[in-house]
Amino acid sequence: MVLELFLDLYSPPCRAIYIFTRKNSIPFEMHPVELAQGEHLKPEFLKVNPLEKVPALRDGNFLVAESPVSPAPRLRAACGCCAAAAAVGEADARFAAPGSGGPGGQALPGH
Ligand SMILES: N[C@@H](CCC(=O)N[C@@H](CS)C(=O)NCC(=O)O)C(=O)O
Repeated sequence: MVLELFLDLYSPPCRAIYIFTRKNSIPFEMHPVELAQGEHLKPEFLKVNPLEKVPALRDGNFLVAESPVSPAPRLRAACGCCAAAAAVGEADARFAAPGSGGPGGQALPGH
């Protein structure tokens, strides 16, 4: 059984977990959760974290997810990936596609 990580690499806390696990050679299975596509709202992810946040991790039956405190709207707006999550369904070219060049469109190395 391997550690499962549910991440959107546009999210700073997700990147911290990703870098930590990679740098420490911790094996894991990656489950991408695209906030901009609303994947954090889908029933399969809500089984992992009903609070609709990434990062989340699962190790067998052990789940670690977000604290119950939602970011204040002002903080949420300042976070690119949270703004993307809030804008699900709205056309926003900044989050169009990895590599598109906008603030949310820069591809991460290896992705
Ligand atoms: N305190 C949490 C923050 C988690 C969090 O706010 N995640 C954001 C992405 S950075 C999220 O899932 N936003 C989705 C939403 O607000 O709908 C941590 O650092 O792990």
